[in-house]
Amino acid sequence: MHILKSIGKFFMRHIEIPIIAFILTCKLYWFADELGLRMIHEHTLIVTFGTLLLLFSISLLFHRRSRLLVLWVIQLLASFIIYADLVYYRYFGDFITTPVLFQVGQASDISESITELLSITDLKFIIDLLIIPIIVFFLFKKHIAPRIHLIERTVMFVLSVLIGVLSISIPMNAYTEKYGENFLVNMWSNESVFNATGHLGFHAFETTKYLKEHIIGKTTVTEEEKQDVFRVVEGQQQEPNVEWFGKAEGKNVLMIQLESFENFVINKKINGQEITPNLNALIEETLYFSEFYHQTGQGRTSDAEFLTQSSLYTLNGGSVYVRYPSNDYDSLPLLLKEQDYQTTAYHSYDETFWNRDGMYRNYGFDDFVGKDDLFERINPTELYSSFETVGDEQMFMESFEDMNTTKPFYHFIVALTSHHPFTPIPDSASTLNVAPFEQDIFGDYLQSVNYVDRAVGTLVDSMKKEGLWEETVVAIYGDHDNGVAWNQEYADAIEGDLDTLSSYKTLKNVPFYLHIPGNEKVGEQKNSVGMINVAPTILELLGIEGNYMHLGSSMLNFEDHLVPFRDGSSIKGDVLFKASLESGACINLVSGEEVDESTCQSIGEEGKKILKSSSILIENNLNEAYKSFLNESQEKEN
Ligand code: GP9
Ligand code: MN
Repeated sequence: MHILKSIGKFFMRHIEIPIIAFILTCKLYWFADELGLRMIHEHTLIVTFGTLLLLFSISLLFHRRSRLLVLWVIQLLASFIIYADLVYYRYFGDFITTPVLFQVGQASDISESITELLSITDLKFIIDLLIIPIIVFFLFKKHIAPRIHLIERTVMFVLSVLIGVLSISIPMNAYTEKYGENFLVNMWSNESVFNATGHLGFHAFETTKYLKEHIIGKTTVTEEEKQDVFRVVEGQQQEPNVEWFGKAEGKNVLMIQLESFENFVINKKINGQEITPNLNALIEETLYFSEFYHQTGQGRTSDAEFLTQSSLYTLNGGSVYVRYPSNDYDSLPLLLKEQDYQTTAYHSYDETFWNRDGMYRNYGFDDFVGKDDLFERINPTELYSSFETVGDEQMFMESFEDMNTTKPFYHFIVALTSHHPFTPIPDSASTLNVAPFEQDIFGDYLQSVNYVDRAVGTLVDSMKKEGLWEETVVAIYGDHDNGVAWNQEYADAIEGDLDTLSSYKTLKNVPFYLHIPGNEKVGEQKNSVGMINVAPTILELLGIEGNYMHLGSSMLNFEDHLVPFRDGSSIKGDVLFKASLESGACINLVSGEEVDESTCQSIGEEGKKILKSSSILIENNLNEAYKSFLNESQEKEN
């Protein structure tokens, strides 16, 4: 009886903590429930329990009176975070992250929408904050808030921290063992991090990661280093080519990035059928760069986008879209918007994936037509790919529908259907005979690529019929390799050579097509070029010139460009410097033989220098400083 009484007294001494924690849990639940996010799940609940224990443990360090105030402040801050996230998510469909806080200035642009986003039922997120002070007042007035001994408070604090840490670390370890750590390292989707860490844990994780990368772990660059980097950028600039400069001035621009679209499929057959008949035919009427390379890193699709839109290299780890979405970039959409283009991006998956919503806003796209918009517009009956979304053809045709603008347009389409594992696609869209690889990843790849090729063909034909083809610069390219390991059977099926197909060069090789209205020079071009050269090429054609912080130059000089890759390797013309942990090898791409290192030593060094410079530019957001550097050097010259 005595024990029970003691337990009861003990409980009453701490009663406010579980009550407040319960209310906060309700708020977390309301948030997740409204937005269709995960909360009622064994893992998420345990981690959330641990987080709340850690959070409220702080209050145990204080005397009862001050403790109530501390609890109220914790509750206030946590509620503010949850509610701010809710309002932000209602509009942008994503969480507030540290880089977003630097863009709060943009909030004024949407202030009208913000008021629209508030609802009277939201009062449940704040009402307790008003009630708690009343209860506190009552408790003290009635003297029913006894003091708690220091020993008890200390023991409680230590226990809470211990249990809190274990409740987070044990499930988190099991989770990363099961799913790998990549989703935490790359953070390509905030939602997948949220699922693992819980709501408040997400913010703790994201903020720590941001601080580590941007402040604590940031290497400082000296003025001298900056100047060196700026000279590297200057060194990459080319004089405008009179033959091409402004050749397509004022024309529309359509850029299509095709998912996992490797160059080896071009002009290849399986069972006597062309895999990509439409793209094969386009060679005769466009510039087809067959030695075009993707230069992506861990940011995969987002890296390809970044390279072609911003003409800067990607980072050594992670995706620029996720890590530096608020920097100043001289991006193609931004520069075209300045020329009064109507700019729209199309992608048939969640707008938040790869932090596209944040990055596209920074790029200055007028519109981003994402998965939800496409579903609203099309109301699809059949779904494509593991992303369960509309097919590329339907998305392409939405871009076509939007081409009736009075202003010139820039459409940037990021295709998706041919994404790993390349299935499912509806039977009606699977028209290639891929026997004997029907139930095989290689067959699925060819099937999906064949569908995407048809989608390109449909769009091009529609544009031709409407007279838009001759009014539009069109660039089409693949984003990166397909991740399928080669074997002899696959190589034989397309009459290819296994060694060549599985070589480093082929894995980096994606097709690049460039249609220039009124241009007579067409056909295959064999000079080495890469994604870094895309934006400068388009700008040259449109006759747009400026001191841009770009590390690529136009490919229309038809010379071999140096093409550095994120792993430190580089290709120029027929030579590949293949980086390795020790020193690297030099390979002649025609013979496939290793040749004397001295042949490509300078290529390797130059490539590494450019990659490093690019990282310094991005990690320190040096765009403005670069422009000042150019102004100063010009003033000195005058
Ligand atoms: C999804 C898509 C993912 O939006 O871009 O492509 P990935 O980066 O996995 O190739
Ligand atoms: Mn991709």
